[in-house]
Amino acid sequence: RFDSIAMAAPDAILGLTEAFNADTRPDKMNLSVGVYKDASGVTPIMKCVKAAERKLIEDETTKGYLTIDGLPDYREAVREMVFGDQVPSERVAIVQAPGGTGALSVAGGFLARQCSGGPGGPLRIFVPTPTWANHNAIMQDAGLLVENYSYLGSDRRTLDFDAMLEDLRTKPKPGEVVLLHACCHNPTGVDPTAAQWKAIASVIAERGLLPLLDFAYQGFGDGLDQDAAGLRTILDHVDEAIVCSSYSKNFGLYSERVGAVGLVTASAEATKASLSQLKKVVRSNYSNPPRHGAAIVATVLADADLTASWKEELETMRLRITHLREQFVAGMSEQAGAPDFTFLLNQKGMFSFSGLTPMQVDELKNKYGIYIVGSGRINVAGMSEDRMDWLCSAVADVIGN
Ligand code: PLP
Ligand code: TYF
Repeated sequence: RFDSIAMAAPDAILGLTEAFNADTRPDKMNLSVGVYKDASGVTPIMKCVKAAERKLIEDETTKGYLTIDGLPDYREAVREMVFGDQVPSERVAIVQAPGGTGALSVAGGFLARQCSGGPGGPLRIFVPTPTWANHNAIMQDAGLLVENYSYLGSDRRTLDFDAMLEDLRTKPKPGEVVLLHACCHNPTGVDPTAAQWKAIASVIAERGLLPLLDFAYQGFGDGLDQDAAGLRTILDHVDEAIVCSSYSKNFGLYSERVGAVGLVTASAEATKASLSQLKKVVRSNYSNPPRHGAAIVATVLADADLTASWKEELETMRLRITHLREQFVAGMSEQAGAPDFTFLLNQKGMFSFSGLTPMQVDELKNKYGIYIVGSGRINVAGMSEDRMDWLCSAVADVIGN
């Protein structure tokens, strides 16, 4: 029975980290998976997180199950952070989920069951080209039909805004879902401007589309508040929306699996019914979420000092990434014959498309032990200041060949 099972294709990103870990070269460098590293190459535990954990060890009284929708203090903290005063609390249903991935999966399950795709077909969700590969897999598994809208221009470094807007105007039918990266687009680092967000929000509102915002990198672009600006613009224009947030990156809680679905409805009654249906999706999947990571986030955000320390540490991470971008661009400009990389300075968050071809990506891996994703996506947060010259000359070498 199991003898005839075929191998699944490895994850294009996580598979590379497995290869990286197996690589015995001491000077290897992993610029593939989207994980922040500090100057010593470590993905650190934030100080505010350690402090919250110490407090939890002292104060926690039970490991009993959480309710299906998760820890109340965490849900309230998420509501506050994502929706603040903008949407009245009776119009927001929040469900804690295992990471942003879990949040997307719960949202997908909810949409597939509760929102109609019209006669003769499943509900469609429109994702940008390109997008995080998991978006397609998660939404397909949930039972939605995944379609694309234009996003990145043919220069592979700027937004083709006209094409994007035209697609949003003409492709999805009223009621269908549009997935937007709220900030720090993965894999390109290309985000809409404030004026472009307004135009996107207008089209979504005029056409009666349902926006689903994937909010996985808040604080890594221009700052915590600034990174929520696009989301705020969308919420200003619509009565209904879904926000899938993740605290993996901005709390450094990758392995603790902390995320949430925030569903905005038009009425208190709709919120109650929607929450009950979100919980039904959770119940038959993982029953109820894990406590520890959510308790950390709730503890940090309930304490003014820990919150201040969190904001400071997050800002340090953000500025480090910005600095690494600048250093890389400057380093490449000193390499004779290398192309201009200044476009990287306009891009936000951990990622950018470098423009490297699959062959150059392969050569970087084989010759130098530098791992980047086949599409040419680099994780700037994985670079190292000390080894920037080495990295730039390696990149220049493979481009020159
Ligand atoms: N959405 C995007 C665009 C991501 O890049 C990630 C990264 O992992 C996620 C969602 C999911 O994050 P999590 O690790 O919290 O599941
Ligand atoms: O894009 C990234 O690198 C992160 C981490 O299947 C990630 O979002 C990558 C692949 C994957 C899950 C998470």
